[in-house]
Amino acid sequence: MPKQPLSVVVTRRLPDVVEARLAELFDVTLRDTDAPMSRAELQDAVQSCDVLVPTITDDIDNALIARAGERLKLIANYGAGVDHIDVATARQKGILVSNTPGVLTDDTADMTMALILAVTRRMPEGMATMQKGTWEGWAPTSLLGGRISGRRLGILGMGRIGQAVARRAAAFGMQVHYHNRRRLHVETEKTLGATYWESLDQMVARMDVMSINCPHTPSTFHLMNARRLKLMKPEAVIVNTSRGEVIDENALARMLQAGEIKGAGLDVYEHGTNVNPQLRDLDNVVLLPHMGSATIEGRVEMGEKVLINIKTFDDGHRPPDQVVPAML
Ligand code: 8YV
Repeated sequence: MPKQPLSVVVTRRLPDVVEARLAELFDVTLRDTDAPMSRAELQDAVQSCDVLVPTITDDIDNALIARAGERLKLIANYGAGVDHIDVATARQKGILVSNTPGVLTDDTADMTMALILAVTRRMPEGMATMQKGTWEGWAPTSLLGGRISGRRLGILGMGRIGQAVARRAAAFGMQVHYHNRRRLHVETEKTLGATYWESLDQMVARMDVMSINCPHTPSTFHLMNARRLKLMKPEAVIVNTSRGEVIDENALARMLQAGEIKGAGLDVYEHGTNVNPQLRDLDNVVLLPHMGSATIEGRVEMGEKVLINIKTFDDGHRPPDQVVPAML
């Protein structure tokens, strides 16, 4: 008897080609509207499907996983970060979790460089002048930014994305420094031209630009707290394309407002869409709506990873991108 196709529920609209391929391979329930699922809808989904495909906008916490039906065997996340999923509880219930690493690395690193340049070269101020129609022509001293070449970049989190940032920053002439849970292999350090700092405090105090590239885990929550932010040089800037929770957003907003650090470029926020309003009014801050990995190529490749993870699982093997709690 032919095998029953897996029942797969996808919580958000995905690119058309991804949805079409999912529909070819599985008994898939796609979303009609592009709004996040309500809690009730998520509960129905986990009770009825074999595989759930959530995104960062779904809170897959222990209470939700506790209500999962017997059928649910795989949570195939559409995204690299899994801090919205209680991976340990899922594992206890025998539910595998997979993600989509690697395919968003370059796009996120590109956006990190874009934020560094936008803040240090004052691009939003220039754009606002043009949009308001108030430009009075070139002037030798107008809108002077800082040159990034020769500046020290401190990368917090030297995984795939941190290393992709390092390669780009070196090409821009920046001096690359990093702090990571584990020191990189010496050959990798050499290739990247990156200097390791065991002490995050000491690195933070000496950098011109800080880039946050570590995942959000219990041990990285508020790693950039008020005390550590205060160690930054007043002329330094900070960018974050990782997770908002790594920075104490209120402390950062206060310091930016007080001119205690020069600027910030943020793509992610501590409380999701509930962005500290103080940040919106500052000239020295560039705010983006979590679009670091938002390229059509990246989104399609994320879909392909999800498909491969589900298909491999369906064929009786471990999904290639299985996340195990020890990795976090
Ligand atoms: C994704 C991200 O777009 O993959 C991640 O962890 O932060 C994003 O850039 C998002 O998570 C999709 O679910």
